[in-house]
Amino acid sequence: MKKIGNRQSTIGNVLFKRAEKLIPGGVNSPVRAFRSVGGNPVYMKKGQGAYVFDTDRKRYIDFCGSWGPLILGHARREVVEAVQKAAADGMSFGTCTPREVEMAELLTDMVPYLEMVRMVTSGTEAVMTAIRLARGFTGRNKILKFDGCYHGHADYLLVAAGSGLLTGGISSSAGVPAGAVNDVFVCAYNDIAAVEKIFSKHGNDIAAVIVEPVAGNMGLVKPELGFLESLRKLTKKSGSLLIFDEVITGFRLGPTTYGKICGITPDLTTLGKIIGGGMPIGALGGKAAIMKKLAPLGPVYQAGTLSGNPVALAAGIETLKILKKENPYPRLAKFAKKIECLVNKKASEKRLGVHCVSEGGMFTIFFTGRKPLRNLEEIRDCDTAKFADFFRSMLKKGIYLSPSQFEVGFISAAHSEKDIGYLAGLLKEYLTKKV
Ligand code: KE4
Repeated sequence: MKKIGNRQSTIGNVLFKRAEKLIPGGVNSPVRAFRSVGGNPVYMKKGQGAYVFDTDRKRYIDFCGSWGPLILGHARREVVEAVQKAAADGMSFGTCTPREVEMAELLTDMVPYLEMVRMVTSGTEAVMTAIRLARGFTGRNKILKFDGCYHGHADYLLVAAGSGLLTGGISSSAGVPAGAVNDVFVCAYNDIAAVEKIFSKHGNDIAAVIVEPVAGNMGLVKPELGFLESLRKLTKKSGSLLIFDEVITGFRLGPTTYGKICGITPDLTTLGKIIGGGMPIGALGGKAAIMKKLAPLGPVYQAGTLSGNPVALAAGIETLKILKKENPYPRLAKFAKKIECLVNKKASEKRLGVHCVSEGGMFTIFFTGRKPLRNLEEIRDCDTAKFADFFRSMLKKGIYLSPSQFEVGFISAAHSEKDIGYLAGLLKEYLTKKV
């Protein structure tokens, strides 16, 4: 049996061999495949709070958190009970249900500029719908996105995308007809001059600009001062819509959206991950005048058998209520800042090619000495082989990070001072010895 690190992995490897025969790459989502970090993916069987347990019962402190949804940690008692209670009343009805109203009122209360919302079942679906709605509302076709941002796997957005495409060394996808991307402009993140240039020529043809207001799919890249404000001004002036894709940042940095926190109101917002508490959910929301273009009121079609599923909504509603009540955000930010300061102090002391960026409870440790990192071109300098070595070293010691240099790590409300202290100790040791 192939060894991973210093232990003979048994059940996980056997499962992976079986999976590879029947599931492409053995995974249902490419970023889980460990292809950029080496070794076989670890099979997780149980999660509890800040911890996950693999099929060999090895415990890891989890900083991937299912790529963002599990801000409360795994199997939070109140969330599990809410799901059990909802499921006991029936899994799905394909009718209107009370929880849809509760979720709509909760979202529009926590994000006041959301005048109306529509629930779907993934972030991709939320973004697809938002783009179609922007095109239907403006009567225009062109879209502008940013290199390295990832907005799900709709054809026309798989161009110059981040996340799994970047991890796999491609940033566009086969199978996407040229025509699908003819209407998509791509600019470098934070490059407002490039955006102005495109708007000067094509402003009246642009239906929407879609942006991750804090980018999380090329590693963590923050908006430079004035970037988001300029997008808001340019879109307003040309009659284009501004879409904030907050599938990652929504309820991640505060009990609301990043748009609310930074004081910039987009026309449409897409959400996912946290609002489902670990269950399949996505949502879009925004100005009523735009949202009312959606069927059955308006001509822009969107539908879904499990849209607004009551069991999934039970998890999301409970999660949002706990976030509103407990407000864990200052603590999440404190822990992430501790990791950032420790890595950057070590790096400057020893002049290492590594640095850490954090925002709220999110962080990325970049294996490059280049800073600041403002866009994908600069991120491409990262030494992914060094990141892979770092990832495997942490994995061996019971730390589960997101298995890609081009993703972010997440602190959950379940992580303790002790958990963060353990990671800090390992980082000190690794950066002293290895990098
Ligand atoms: P989903 O369709 O995966 O629910 O959401 C797509 C999406 C949309 N917008 C943003 C900003 C996103 O980050 C995502 C999905 N994020 C990736 C990880 N960064 C999901 C992980 C995966 O693909 O397995």
